[in-house]
Amino acid sequence: MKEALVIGRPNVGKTLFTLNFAEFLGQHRVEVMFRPRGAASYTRVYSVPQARAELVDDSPHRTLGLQSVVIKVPRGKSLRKVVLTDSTGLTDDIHPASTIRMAMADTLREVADAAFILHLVDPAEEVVGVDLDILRYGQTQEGYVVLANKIDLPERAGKAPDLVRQAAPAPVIPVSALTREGFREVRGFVRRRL
Ligand SMILES: Nc1nc2c(ncn2[C@@H]2O[C@H](COP(=O)(O)OP(=O)(O)OP(=O)(O)O)[C@@H](O)[C@H]2O)c(=O)[nH]1
Ligand SMILES: [Mg+2]
Repeated sequence: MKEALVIGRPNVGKTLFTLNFAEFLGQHRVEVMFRPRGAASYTRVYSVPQARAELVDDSPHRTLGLQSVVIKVPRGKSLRKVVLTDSTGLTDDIHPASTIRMAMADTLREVADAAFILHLVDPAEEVVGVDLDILRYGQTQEGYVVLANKIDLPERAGKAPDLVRQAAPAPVIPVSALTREGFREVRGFVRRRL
C-alpha cells in the first residue's frame, strides 16, 4: 500500500485533517495504528467523533508518534487503499523533551517512505524554518502538495495566493480540516497519482 504522510508544525491541524479526511472518504469508524518508538505497534478502533475527542487538541504536541489509518480512495470502478499517516509536529528549535525530539525524528524518517507528502501549513504564518525545508524537499517530489489549512478562519484565504507563488511548482490546495473545504481537491490529487 502507498503511504500518504501528513506533516507540518504542531497544532496546524494534522490530526483533525487525517480523521475528517478518512470520514469524508466514507469511514465512520477508524482503526488507528499507533507506532510508538521502541515498543510494539498497537491498534485502536474509534468512531470518528470519539477519535476527534481523544486525539485532536487545542494545545501543541498532542500527537507524539506516527498514527496511521487506512483510507479507500475511489479510482475508476475500484477503491485503492492508502495508508494515511498522521505525525508529530515539527519545530525549528531542538525541543527540551526527549520524547518529543524522538517523535520528531520518527516523522522525518517516514518522509523517505511516503509516496505522498501532505504538508499542512497555516497560511497566516510565514513559510520559514522547518516549513521551508519541507517545501524545498517537496518541490522535487511528485507526490507533494501544500495544504493551506484553517481557510475557514479570517485572513487565511487572502494569504493563499502568496503561498501559491512561493510553493510553485508544487501545488497548493486551500483546505479547512474543520469544514472539509478543499477535500475533493485533495482526493483528486491523490487519485490522479495512484
Ligand atoms: N478553525 C479551524 N480549526 C482547526 C482546523 N484544523 C485544526 N483546527 C484546530 O486546531 C487545533 C489543533 O488541531 P490538531 O489536529 O490537534 O493539530 P495537530 O497538527 O495534529 O497538532 P499536534 O498533534 O500537536 O502536532 C484544534 O483545536 C483543532 O480543532 C481548521 O481547518 N479550522
Ligand atoms: Mg496531532
